[in-house]
Amino acid sequence: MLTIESLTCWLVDIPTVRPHKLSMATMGCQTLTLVRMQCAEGVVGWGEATTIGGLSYGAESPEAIRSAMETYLAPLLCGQRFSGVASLAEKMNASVKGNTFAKSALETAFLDAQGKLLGLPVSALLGGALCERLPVLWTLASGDTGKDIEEGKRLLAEGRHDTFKLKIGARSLKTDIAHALAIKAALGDAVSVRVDVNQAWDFTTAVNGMRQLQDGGIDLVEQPIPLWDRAGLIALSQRFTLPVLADEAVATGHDGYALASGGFTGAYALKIAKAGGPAQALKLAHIAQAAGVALYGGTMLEGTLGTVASLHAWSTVNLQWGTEMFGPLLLKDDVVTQPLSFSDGQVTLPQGPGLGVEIDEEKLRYYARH
Ligand code: MUC
Ligand code: MG
Repeated sequence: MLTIESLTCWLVDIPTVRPHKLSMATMGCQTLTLVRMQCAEGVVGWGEATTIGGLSYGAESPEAIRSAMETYLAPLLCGQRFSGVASLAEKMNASVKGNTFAKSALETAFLDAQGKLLGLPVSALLGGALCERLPVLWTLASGDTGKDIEEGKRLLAEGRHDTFKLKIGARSLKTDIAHALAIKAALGDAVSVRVDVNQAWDFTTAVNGMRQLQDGGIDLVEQPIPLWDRAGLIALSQRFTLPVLADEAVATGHDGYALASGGFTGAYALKIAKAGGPAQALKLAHIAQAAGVALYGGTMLEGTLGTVASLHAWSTVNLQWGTEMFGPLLLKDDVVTQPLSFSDGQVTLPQGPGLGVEIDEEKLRYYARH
């Protein structure tokens, strides 16, 4: 049992190491919405909700996430006792529709506090870790083919990553295909190169594009068409041997069930923010497992807190397509005392109680919006 006493939120702006270009936005800075959950039992939990490009990616902005927590969720939860994430989710869902990013931060903070109270890592509360290290790819998205090739070769030489994702969809199909295939050719056969279109193509463009990407040796195409076009995504997944990764189209177990029962083959990108928290995201994972759909650990380009919360969840399932939990590496700094350890294309899961992450309060004060 854990009694939530108070919640405090911050908006934290941290510059990125270089501009990150997606089909709908270019990021030069990332805003983390952080929450501190004080519990009556004397433990404190931390959570993070982070989106991409203000309101250009998802329906909740960083400011709206904070407002949902402070105005609606804090009065609902403070003073209440919870036996675990099931009763916490039930309470939040009964009075607050949607707002899965805000709920994800709170579920994360609750798990962190519960783990600290019990002396267990969050992964143990979610079923137990199957591994201590998880694979992590890197996204090449400078917007310039030459720079992306240089960056990819450098990271391969350093041994930091061996798999890359490219962000396409903002430019013409011809330019995007030439960009992707030039990078694939430069990095070589042994390197897995995937693309994320972030919903930018219509169905016809996707058929045309996927044919060329498949012929050019690209391994995976992520969310080629809009999230509402479930039938189109199912059709594309059945038409090509190039696998389709559903991202924006699949947030919760309900989406996963609908896609799989409609005949989707391919993989689902799990994200704690889309589902409403680490435990909620695993509900989608388990539906995918039951349907024979592969899994991928996805990111909203969170800082260390959100990344670690995700890693604890992803460590409890087999991920056929690995993860993209590189968010902290895209940021110039963070608000934790100990950075995550990335090497050999992998990241190490912290082992301490709760998330296993300590907040640097001085840095938090420095980067927090006033
Ligand atoms: C997305 O749509 O997958 C993940 C990696 C990256 O570069 O952007 C995100 C968002
Ligand atoms: Mg994506």
